[in-house]
Amino acid sequence: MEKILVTGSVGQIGSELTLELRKRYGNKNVVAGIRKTQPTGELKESGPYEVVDATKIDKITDVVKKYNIDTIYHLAAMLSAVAEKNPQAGWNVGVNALYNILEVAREFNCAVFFPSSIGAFGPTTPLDNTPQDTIQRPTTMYGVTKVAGELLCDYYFKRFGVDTKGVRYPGIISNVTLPGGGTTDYAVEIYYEAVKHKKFTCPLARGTFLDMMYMPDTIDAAIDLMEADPSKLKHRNAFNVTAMSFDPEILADEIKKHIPDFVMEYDVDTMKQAIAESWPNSMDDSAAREEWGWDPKYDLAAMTEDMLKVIGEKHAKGLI
Ligand code: AKB
Repeated sequence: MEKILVTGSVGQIGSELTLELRKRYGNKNVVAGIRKTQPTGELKESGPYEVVDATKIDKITDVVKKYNIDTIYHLAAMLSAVAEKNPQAGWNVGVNALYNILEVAREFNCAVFFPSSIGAFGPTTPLDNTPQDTIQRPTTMYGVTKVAGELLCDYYFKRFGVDTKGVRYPGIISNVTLPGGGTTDYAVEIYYEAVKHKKFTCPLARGTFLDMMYMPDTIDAAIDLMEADPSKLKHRNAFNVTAMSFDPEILADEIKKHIPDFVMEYDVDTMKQAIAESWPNSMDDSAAREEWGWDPKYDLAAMTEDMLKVIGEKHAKGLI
């Protein structure tokens, strides 16, 4: 990895991953790919950025040639609830854009990181301790695109030797950039509302268990896998990775340890609830642990302490 392109670099994961990659590989060696939203602050100041709409293959080709890119982290995506409202756009962004990235990677010999998701599973998957290799019959467009993406990445490796790697991310919790339109977004919003109003209305029902992960582990997962010794990898793509599993009550109870008068109410969003119920309660990530040493650092308690500290400081400065 010497010259890197990150698509979706202003998104929830991309905005933090791009900066970490710049720290590790040098500012000028990491190009932030944007679509419409302009980068701001450190992301804008610290290194190059280019408009890369991944649904347009010519634009990807131009940027890969201009910077001699050898590695692409393809993070441009549409999350589950948004893709479900506009499935045609969900397919275009989820599959056609990935196909373009893989074609450019094949032609210019780039490695590719592709983030799949717990959304690649469905109601007929064993939902407790979900195995690495199991039934995948998702019932959302997001899930359909993630399964297609996993298969495309496997295919490009086997057929053309493209160095594809990827993980199945759970819900991602962070305090820099908000996620946009996912089913697991409540687990981010709850911290902001707890700090600002000591109150949160939860769109998922009590007892809805989902896998989750804090951003520092999310970034380590992507970079560690891309740097992993390929001879040890049996899977390459779509590794289950998780750091914790909880339902809204457990999360609220953890927040109450810091904000005792925090109150949670429920107003269940039927579409998000149906999606969440079709996803695993908890995944088995032993293949990632065995094949490339996956070992998350944050559990629910450590993450909650850090989230409330950082968001509390932003609130005190009037930034949120
Ligand atoms: C979503 O909720 O859509 C995402 C995901 C789990 O892939 N956070």
